[in-house]
Amino acid sequence: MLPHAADDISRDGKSLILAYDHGLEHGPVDFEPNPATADPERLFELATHDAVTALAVQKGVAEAYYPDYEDDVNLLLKLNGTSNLWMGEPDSPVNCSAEYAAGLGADAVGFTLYGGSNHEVEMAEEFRKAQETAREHGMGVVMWSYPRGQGVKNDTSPDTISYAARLGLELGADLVKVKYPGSAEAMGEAVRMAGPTDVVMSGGTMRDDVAFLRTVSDAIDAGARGLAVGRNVFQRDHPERILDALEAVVFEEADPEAALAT
Ligand code: FBP
Repeated sequence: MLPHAADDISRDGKSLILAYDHGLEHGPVDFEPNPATADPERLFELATHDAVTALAVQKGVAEAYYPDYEDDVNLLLKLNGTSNLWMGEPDSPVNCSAEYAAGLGADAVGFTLYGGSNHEVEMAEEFRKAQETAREHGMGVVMWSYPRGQGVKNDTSPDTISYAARLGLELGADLVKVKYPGSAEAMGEAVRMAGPTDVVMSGGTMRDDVAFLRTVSDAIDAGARGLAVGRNVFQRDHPERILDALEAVVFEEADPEAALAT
């Protein structure tokens, strides 16, 4: 078996990816709950927390801030992404090549695939190029596997999420990031479909501490290898506190209430 290409963004086989591409994907509205997080420097500081195994950002943020953090933060460079300013069938333009990501010092590349969109065919072809180039440069490959668009009726149903996880394996991702399918049982099935590709759970909109950690814990119990989370960390008043608790839940498999009490 090949060495796991995503070891650089994992710890003990698990990953806690801090996602910070929201300025592009959703716009400044996502920074309103915690205005200091509009400053990427704040997120790079958070990414030095022991719990965080990689920070996912777009090219422009990496160019401006990563040189000061390359010794302390693992870079997961998002290669495609789109704004919320337009309407239409889901698509995500490629904003950065895998070669350019390697030049910036990325440990891994991230790529969104909207399976079921009318643009799936082009996106899969773009992913192929990114995946093969990442392999040449020894970078891990993380797929944001988000089925949506005309071909998808329910983007978080168990069947859809299992298919999303399987796309990660079939197309050669090391990690596949999927939305929580609503139950530990369904997450377990998605993990089974992904085989050797690690499944990580997407964070989603802000929830209270216990409810969020309980879902993370259920996902880990079901075989997920961690999570990729943005808003549920940086929109809180005290992001370090939830990172402490996530570290206990993800890496030590602590009970959520106990993790919050320490
Ligand atoms: P969150 O934990 O905040 O949900 O971030 C995960 C993420 O995949 C981000 O990387 C991305 O910006 C966002 O969700 C996209 O969410 P959506 O396309 O569902 O609005």
